[in-house]
Amino acid sequence: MINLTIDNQKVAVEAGTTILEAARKVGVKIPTLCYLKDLNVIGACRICMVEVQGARTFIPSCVAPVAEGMVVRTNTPAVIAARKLVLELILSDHPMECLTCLRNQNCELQDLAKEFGITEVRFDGAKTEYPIDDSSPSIIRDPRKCVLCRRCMSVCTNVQTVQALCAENRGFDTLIAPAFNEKLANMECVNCGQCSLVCPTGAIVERDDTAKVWAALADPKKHVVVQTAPATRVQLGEAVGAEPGSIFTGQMVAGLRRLGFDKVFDTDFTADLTILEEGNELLQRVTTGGTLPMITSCSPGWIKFCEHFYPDLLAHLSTCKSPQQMFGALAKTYYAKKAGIDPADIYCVSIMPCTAKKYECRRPEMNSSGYQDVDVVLTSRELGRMFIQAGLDTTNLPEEEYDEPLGISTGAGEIFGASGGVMEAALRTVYEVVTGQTLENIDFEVCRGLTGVKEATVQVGDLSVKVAITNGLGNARKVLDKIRAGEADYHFIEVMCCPGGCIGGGGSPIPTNTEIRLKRIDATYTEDERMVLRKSHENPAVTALYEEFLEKPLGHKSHELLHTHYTP
Ligand code: HC0
Repeated sequence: MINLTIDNQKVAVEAGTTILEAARKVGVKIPTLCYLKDLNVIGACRICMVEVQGARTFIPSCVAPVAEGMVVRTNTPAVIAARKLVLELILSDHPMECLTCLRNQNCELQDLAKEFGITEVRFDGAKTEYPIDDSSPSIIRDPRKCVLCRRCMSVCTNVQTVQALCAENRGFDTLIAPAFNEKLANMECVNCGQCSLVCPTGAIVERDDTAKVWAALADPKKHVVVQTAPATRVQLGEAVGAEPGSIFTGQMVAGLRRLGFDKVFDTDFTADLTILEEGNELLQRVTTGGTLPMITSCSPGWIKFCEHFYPDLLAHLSTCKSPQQMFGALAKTYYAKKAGIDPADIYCVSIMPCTAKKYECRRPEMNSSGYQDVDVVLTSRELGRMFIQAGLDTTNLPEEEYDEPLGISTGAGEIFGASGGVMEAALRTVYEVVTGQTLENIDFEVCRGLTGVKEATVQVGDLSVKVAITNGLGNARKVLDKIRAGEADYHFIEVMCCPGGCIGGGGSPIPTNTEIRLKRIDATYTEDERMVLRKSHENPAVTALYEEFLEKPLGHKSHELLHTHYTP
């Protein structure tokens, strides 16, 4: 252990610990703007500098390791004055648009300015003038608000291995952007929005589509239906101020009704449906010698990643559309017919923890109802803002139930939101369908948790089903490279684009970090346990859908509405 003193307190920490982490252990919070544990440790912003006895200059504490006998002072007048100066210099090149910024009151730069009591900026020089990039259907990039912390680059390069962003130029002209300042829409960006989740300011934000939804809700000619993704129920509470890990299902449904949605439905319903279609597709591939391993296809950032980087593996993707898109196709066909409503009058809104879903709904494949199946996607953050704009005290609303029939679901649909959930839901159903026996223990613990690549072999009748589960695209890459090399003998692989699965999607409430991801995952499995039905094939509304409309899994109608294929 290394012994040192921080602000007169004795501290003993492991060798290699940074001064910043050592300080946190004794309750000393050193302010930072660029630091993010395990993700961005480059000492770029210099806000975290401290005084170290004997050192000639201030030391950036996020990158400096502790040393035996070190004496650190984190809050001397000189340190505070230096931090303030750095902050003022950053602010001198920042557009003072806080009141109109999407990150107003959820901005780390704003928080720091408040914390340091900055009431004016002494410097008035040149300003960064790079134009806003609004080419992406998912995210908007405003370099004027960028503090050059490089968190976005780090998550895009090191976690997602996409490398859509890099640092151009030097000094004052530094720009964090796609290479050659190309538009994001023309790049390999997969729209995952992880950059927007780690950006400390409003330099990268989700595309705000709330105005479209307000307009639809106010249009008497439109029948506005909404679906909520599995992960949203463990996120929306946070978006309106509740603690991470709060289960907000009933309040979210009640809030959506008060906003004026004509029907409040659930993506969990089509998650259950996906299991029936995808489970049968897997069995068909296994028995007929189809392409294996089969890989899940419900995460649109992952689909785009595969198209860009592994086009040779597209045949491995399940042909199933995502539950979001299955829902849209059914809302404008099955539901329209059942409710006697002209599909042209149906406006279909999705609430997703995901920025890539905004892109997915616009893909040319996604209009099999004869219309754009899903009209608009809002992230959890956007719906939180709508609740607040409407003056709804959602945390105190009495809980309400989803509408039938597209709001009926099982615990299996619920767990789609956590990494490993799609696989666990599939195993619950495939086991019972193949063996005809009741599965005694339906909790596949081996599928759960934040481990980047999980593997398991599950005995299903005579077949040992070998599966893998990955979350975060860097982990997907490891498994995909094995497939390419002919070293992967899996039958079925779940790939989720974002770390932790959808509960950590790019449209999630900010902050989202490992601790918060774990809380949302816990809440997800608690919800699953609370459900009366926990296996997709037991969903009575899905059974009725097949009897009344689809006829059978992988049938003609399913093929038309629920399946697709992707091309490089
Ligand atoms: Fe997901 Fe989904 S589980 S991708 O993460 O499959 O966004 O929550 O809605 O479509 O159901 C996101 C979450 C979904 C879809 C579902 C899948």
